[in-house]
Amino acid sequence: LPQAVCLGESMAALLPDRPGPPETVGAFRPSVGGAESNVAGGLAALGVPSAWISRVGDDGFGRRLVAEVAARGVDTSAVAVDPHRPTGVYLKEVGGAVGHPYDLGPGRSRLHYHRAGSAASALSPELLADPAAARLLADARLLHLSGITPALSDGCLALVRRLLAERRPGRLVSFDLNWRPALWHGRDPGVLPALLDAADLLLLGADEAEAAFGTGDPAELRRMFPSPATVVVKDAGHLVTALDRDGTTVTEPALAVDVVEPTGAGDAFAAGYLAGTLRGLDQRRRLRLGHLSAASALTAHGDQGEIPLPEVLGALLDAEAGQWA
Ligand code: KDG
Repeated sequence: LPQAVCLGESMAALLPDRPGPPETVGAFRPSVGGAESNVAGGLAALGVPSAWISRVGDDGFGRRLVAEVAARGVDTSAVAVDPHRPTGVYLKEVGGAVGHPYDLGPGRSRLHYHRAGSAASALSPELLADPAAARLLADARLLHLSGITPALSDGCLALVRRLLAERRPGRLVSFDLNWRPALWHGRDPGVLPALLDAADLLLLGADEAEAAFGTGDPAELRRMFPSPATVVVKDAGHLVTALDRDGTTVTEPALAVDVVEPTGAGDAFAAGYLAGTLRGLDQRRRLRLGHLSAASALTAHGDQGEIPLPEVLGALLDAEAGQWA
């Protein structure tokens, strides 16, 4: 049975064949995107049996999405098909490299969502009565959520609240901020801090925390969110700091890689960090597994890349500080 359950919307992703605004590219290649299914896929790639819970439309994009996530080794038995609403879609816009006439800057890509009224936006606490979902949620050692889901609808927000309130002994809940300002138009992001503080493991990027809460400083964020056992703050991809509730702080630098495309790197980091947590690794090795998993996503065009072989992974996790990065 899956040890980890990730819940949230995934979409058909249309990836352009060249940099530039969508109206100028030649073709879009169909792919799959979604923060939580990326984490589920990353966990599965690292050997952690995982499941993804969501809803898709009764359409080709939905069938493709479920098939691709399942092909990554993820249990999709609790993904519901909504006969009335479509699968969400996003178009990716990719900027050229520095100096290219179409330079989008350091983020280097932008997502254009077509997801309002999607099948996944109709997720609600009713999910908890679904036998397939209930079975997965009952047995999981880890439940992974993100700040995208509560932005999607009132039903989604209510579901996230219920899942955070229903604590189960032996089950960790992780929460990745995933600040997506475009999704909060007309909705109140003021609901987020209480959700974040209800998790056991909180993951945030310093830049997104700065945008959402006015600070990216790890110590201030730790004070702002006192309840989670661990708060992990990612500093623009270079340094990640894990702050435990008992005051222990561990910082680990990211690996230097040639970035091909950054989408999905945060999800890959989360997958590595969470896999390390489930394996009982110490904090430094958890962070390293996060960095290694992120490096594989950074050097791939889609949301996920190849994970190094277990021998290579093991040697890197155990490397002396001077040989790591
Ligand atoms: O983290 C990558 C995601 O942003 C992408 O796959 C799409 O889930 C997505 C979202 O809502 O932005």
